[in-house]
Amino acid sequence: MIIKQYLRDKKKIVEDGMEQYMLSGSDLLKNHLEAMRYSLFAGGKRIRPILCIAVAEALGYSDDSVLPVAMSLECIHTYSLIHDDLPAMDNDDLRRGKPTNHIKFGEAGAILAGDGLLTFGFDLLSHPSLTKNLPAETQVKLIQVLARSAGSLGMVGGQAIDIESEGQDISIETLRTLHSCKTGALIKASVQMGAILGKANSKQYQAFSQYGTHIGLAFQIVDDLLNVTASTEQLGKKAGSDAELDKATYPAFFGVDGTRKKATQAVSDALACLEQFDDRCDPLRELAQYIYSRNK
Ligand code: GRG
Repeated sequence: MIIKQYLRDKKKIVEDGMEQYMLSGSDLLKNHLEAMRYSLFAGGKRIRPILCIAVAEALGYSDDSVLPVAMSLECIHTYSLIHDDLPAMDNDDLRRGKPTNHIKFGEAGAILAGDGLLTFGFDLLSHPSLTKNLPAETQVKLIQVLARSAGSLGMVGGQAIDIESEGQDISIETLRTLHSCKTGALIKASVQMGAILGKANSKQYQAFSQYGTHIGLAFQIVDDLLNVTASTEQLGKKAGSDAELDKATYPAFFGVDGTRKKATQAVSDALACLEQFDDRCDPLRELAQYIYSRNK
């Protein structure tokens, strides 16, 4: 399989769905909705929705309801990027190769665009007509997994630890917790939500959850690495910002080579979790490799 083509095809499906289902409203909301669209359609690899679709398909699930579920993940992710870039957080002016949301729409506009996307994610997930083929019990499970992973015990909590840790001498254990909450939780939830859609049994659910944990770690380790080794043009966001903000990172603990080894290990741990599955999991195997070798 050619993973790059797979990613392109799935990305198009996700983006067409987002175009189709994106909110519209009165003229009074024109700026607000435009601010939401600006970041949602600014590019992005769409890794989280693609992971969700890939797991659902690996379990034989192909109903259209997968799309609003996958999109809900991208809405939450995009909101987190908008808020992460705010002056009160990382204060960045470039994201996905474009000026950040607050540079374009002002701080209040960006906060509201993020709030709108956060809420819209749950709107999609609970939408009666978009998810009409999902049993109510499945829908509640999906909502719970997403809420828990995006909230204070997941991504928001990870961000809180991150902000409080700036300039501090933190331990590798704290860094691991920070990463697993800030980045890992939503990636793991993407995999788990695909598994819930695909009606995974408990053994399968556990294997996919562990796969999600390992690729989430690999993703963040590679992100740390790219922050040191890649250029701003390549990343579409500011390179070298971790050192500037005095953030603890994997390269700061293990050096560039040591960090590469940690990423390789996380990818092979992820692959080991898929041993019990057939070739319908090949996209997930290749996605794990892609996460290691990505260059942005
Ligand atoms: C503000 C609540 C809140 C949370 C912010 C996710 C996050 C927490 C901040 C993003 C900052 C960052 C660099 C995190 C590290 C890894 C990460 C999530 C990178 C961005 O994700 P990609 O590479 O981005 O999937 P694209 O643009 O491709 O979607």
